[in-house]
Amino acid sequence: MKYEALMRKCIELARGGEGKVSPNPLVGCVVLNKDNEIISTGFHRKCGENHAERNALLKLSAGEAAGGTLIVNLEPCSHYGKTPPCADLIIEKKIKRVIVGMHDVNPIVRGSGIKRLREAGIEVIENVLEDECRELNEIFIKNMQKRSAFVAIKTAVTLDGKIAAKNGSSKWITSAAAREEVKHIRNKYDAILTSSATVIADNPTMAHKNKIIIDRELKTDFYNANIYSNGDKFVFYDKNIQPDNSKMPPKSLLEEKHIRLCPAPAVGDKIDFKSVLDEIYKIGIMSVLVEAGGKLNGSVLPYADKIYQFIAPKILGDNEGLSCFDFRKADSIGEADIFKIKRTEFFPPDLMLVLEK
Ligand code: AOF
Ligand code: ZN
Repeated sequence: MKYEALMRKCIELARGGEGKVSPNPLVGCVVLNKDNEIISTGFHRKCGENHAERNALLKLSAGEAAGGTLIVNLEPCSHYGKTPPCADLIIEKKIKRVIVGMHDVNPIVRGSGIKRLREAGIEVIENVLEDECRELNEIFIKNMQKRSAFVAIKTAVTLDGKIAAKNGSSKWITSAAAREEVKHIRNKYDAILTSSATVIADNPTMAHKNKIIIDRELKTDFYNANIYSNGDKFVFYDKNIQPDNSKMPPKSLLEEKHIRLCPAPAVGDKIDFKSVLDEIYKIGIMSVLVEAGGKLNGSVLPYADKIYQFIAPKILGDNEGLSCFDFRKADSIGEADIFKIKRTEFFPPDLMLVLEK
């Protein structure tokens, strides 16, 4: 039997947990009876709640899954965490065969879930649609292997690579369909990150549960800027600014607006981005989507795992270098930063490129 289509279904189910399962992985599960008919599905809905396999298996009556097959995009767990081990429940339900998309990269599980299933006499088929399963959980994999946050950059540019017109207007480079997709992309990440320059130039709202604002000199309008109108905000500023500085917002305002001020080291006229990344990981933010101007994009680039580049078929012509990655100049093609195009998608009339290191 071919399990690719059913694994694809697991991946689709797993996406139902986007925006809610972090720091856990996205997991979906399909259960077949002994006649290979789908009898249940489930997914991990929220961190702290049941895992995908448990959600799928607990919907079934006694004996219904016996002799059946369970398909899941991540190796079933073998540890007592917030819930008991999924491997034990699979054994208890007398499943005969388990199809796994990828090994769990969490060191407390890695391989031991599959081992436990095999020791109980269950047939395990591994690595079905492994590449897709790894892409689905690229954030979880980076977190587990590098112990740092996954970093993605989103930009919207004209055909000639500009992020704004000379008068500063950048809001309408891409069309409604592309902007709708950006909302879906934001939902995949624990936080969005932007700069004081973008907040001051565009006054964006960027609706999200967590927002990180790099505001070295505390120049943004904490009272009125749209960015502070919803969600929890983490504002990184130069740690040398003293608490009695006139730009420092009062405690009562910070509490009322859910703003946490985070002092950070500055190198020259920039906040050190590496220290921001380390700090947000400590706070529990496992992934960020950067939506900012060329300067911040340029300093983030060395840490970027992924770029979403929207391209609008519009040409502005030379407008004083409002480039989407404004950092140093490469003197030759050999010095350029190189990314791979993973996938393209058309949001008429605009194009989206998804790139990786
Ligand atoms: C699965 N199925 O649906 C998930 C798994 O804190 P806990 O107890 O929820 O455990 C989290 C760990 O369990 C997580 O890091 C990963 O190794 C595994 N997650 N495993 O079989 C699931 N969410
Ligand atoms: Zn589990």
